Amino acid sequence: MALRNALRNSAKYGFSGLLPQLSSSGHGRVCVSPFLLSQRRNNSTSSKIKVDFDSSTGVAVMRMQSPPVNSLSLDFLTEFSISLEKLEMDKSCRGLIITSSLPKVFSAGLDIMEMYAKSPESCGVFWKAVQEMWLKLYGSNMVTIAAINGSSPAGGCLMSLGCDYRIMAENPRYSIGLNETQLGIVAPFWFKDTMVNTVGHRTTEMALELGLLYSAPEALKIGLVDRLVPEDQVLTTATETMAKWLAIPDHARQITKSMMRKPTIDKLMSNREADIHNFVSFITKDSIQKSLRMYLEMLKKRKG
Ligand code: CO8
Repeated sequence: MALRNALRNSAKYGFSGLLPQLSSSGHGRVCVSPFLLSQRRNNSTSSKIKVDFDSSTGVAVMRMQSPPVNSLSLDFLTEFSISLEKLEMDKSCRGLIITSSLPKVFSAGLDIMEMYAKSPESCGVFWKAVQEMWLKLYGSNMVTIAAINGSSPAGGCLMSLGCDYRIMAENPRYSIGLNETQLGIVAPFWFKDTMVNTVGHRTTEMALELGLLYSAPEALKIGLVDRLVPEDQVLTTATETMAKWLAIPDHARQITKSMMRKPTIDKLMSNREADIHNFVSFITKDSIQKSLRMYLEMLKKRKG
């Protein structure tokens, strides 16, 4: 039964975690179908996201694995939204933990290269994918926990804020926040609303105007994250926390979540096209492109 479930889930989500399970099953010789082998190959080479679903707990772990910094490119966002939708449609999946497979970085936020020197059409398609990611995550019926095991600026912070609960590694080098103004760009209203809903108006106002990136202890202090733990305990703590959240009956928790989040979601839903239009006309301005170029140069210099 467990094997049948594992096979079914492997096919459904393109998991790569099944093969080690099979080879350690103690049956001496194990037959693995060419289909599964090709799935594994695909996952190891092209996939930017790896999903492991444990059907015995109803919890999926989504690992972002897009080097060097898990930046949210169009391809990444598309894969993220498809993976999330598949999990959402599977009624046996009740909880989702999002984390990073990369060292030091949870996500560097939106891929700046998707916004720099691109046509208005490409920018529009990209922004729609950003909206889609947020709408799916913020409105998810599942319990969602961000296991933040690295820095998480801008879009990475938005992704964390889209979850129900945030656990961050207490590493002094990691930071989190909506730092858009530091790039000379402006966090749109739904980024702002998500942060207001989490830490309140005044803290958001200051954070957004100054483009503040908070250290892990500072983030805990203002409520931007809910808990700090040593780095090697981020995932286990997320799993333990998930079990507590899943002890609440789904329907009651889901209705409550929807009551809290729906007005914010509806605001974007009824303004999606205008929001895309605003983004495209803003980001393609010469002055904004110049700011992005300077920021990219700064990133390169800092590296050198
Ligand atoms: N997009 C594209 N490339 C990036 C990004 C990014 N967001 N972040 C880093 N990179 C690149 C670097 O340029 C570098 O490239 P290369 O190897 O070619 O020189 C490579 O990734 C590795 O970067 P680092 O050497 O800096 O890696 P570190 O591990 O030292 O640091 C950090 C990781 C902390 C994540 C660091 O890279 C960083 O601070 N990055 C910038 C993060 C940032 O400011 N993101 C903001 C993106 S904008 C956004 O998400 C919201 C936009 C809302 C739009 C609203 C408009 C209206």
